Amino acid sequence: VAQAVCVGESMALFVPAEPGPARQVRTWRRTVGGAESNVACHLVALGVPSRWVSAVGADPLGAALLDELAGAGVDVGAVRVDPERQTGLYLKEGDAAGSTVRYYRTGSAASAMGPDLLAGLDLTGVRLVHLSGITPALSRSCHDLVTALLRAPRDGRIVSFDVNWRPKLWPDGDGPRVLAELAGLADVVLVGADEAEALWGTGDPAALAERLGNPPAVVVKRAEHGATLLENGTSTSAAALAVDVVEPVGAGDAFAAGFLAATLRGDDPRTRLRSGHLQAAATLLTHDDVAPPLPADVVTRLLRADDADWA
Ligand code: KDG
Repeated sequence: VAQAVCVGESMALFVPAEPGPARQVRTWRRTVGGAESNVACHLVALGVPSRWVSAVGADPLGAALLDELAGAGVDVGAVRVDPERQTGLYLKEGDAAGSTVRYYRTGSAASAMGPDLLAGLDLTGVRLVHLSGITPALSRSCHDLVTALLRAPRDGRIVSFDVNWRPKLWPDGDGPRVLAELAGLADVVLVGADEAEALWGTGDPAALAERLGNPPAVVVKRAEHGATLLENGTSTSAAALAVDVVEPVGAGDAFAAGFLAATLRGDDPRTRLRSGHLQAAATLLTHDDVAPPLPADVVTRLLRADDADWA
């Protein structure tokens, strides 16, 4: 039985399989990308049974997504296969300095999701619902779906919201308003300090929490400089693990899963942040959006280590 439900679009992800600019690359490697399914994969790897809820087209890329996510142990039984629309895709070229993403997703199967999906969503036994700020940008109905999930009675569940600021998806400029409104309804908000700066002019955790109407928990990530959790008026910070970054996209999802898995375990604030950092570190070392966790003995040792060992 799933303990976590992650709702949002995933796409076929193509990364160059040879050097050069996208225009010249002829060989691409296809994987799967999507913030919420990335989180589901990481949660499963961390021992939290998870379901990914979305829609794909009745096409080979959609089937490939289902195969791969199911292969990673994610429950895909609630994913709708839409005969009318296609599975989205995107290209990603990047290195340690950052990535360029090109989306081919307008009118995708997932963009047609809406609040009607809630009726068929069995949340019995579910302890965590994970959402992101990507979904409300996809369509009006997707925005309504996210709002409905954030407003739904909790029944002991946590609803987490990773802001995931993707400026390309918000051409009309209403991202800052919409995302603040939605984040303010969540129990746990995850956001990068750089994203918060761009959206709301501050990356300061206290100012940010205030701006969002003081949700119960706000996590502000400052990349290699660590992260801060502001929860019930208490602030806790934890250093990040120093790694030689290969490519950063997906690290935020990994962090979210590490943090949320530790939250479900009932760990203390510093351990929860560290668990996020450790999961992110593994993904920073690959071009893919999801990487296997670091070896369990390394994780156990680092979760307990002194702060000095993390610098
Ligand atoms: O966090 C990584 C995601 O941004 C990536 O997998 C693609 O979901 C994606 C999106 O919509 O940008």
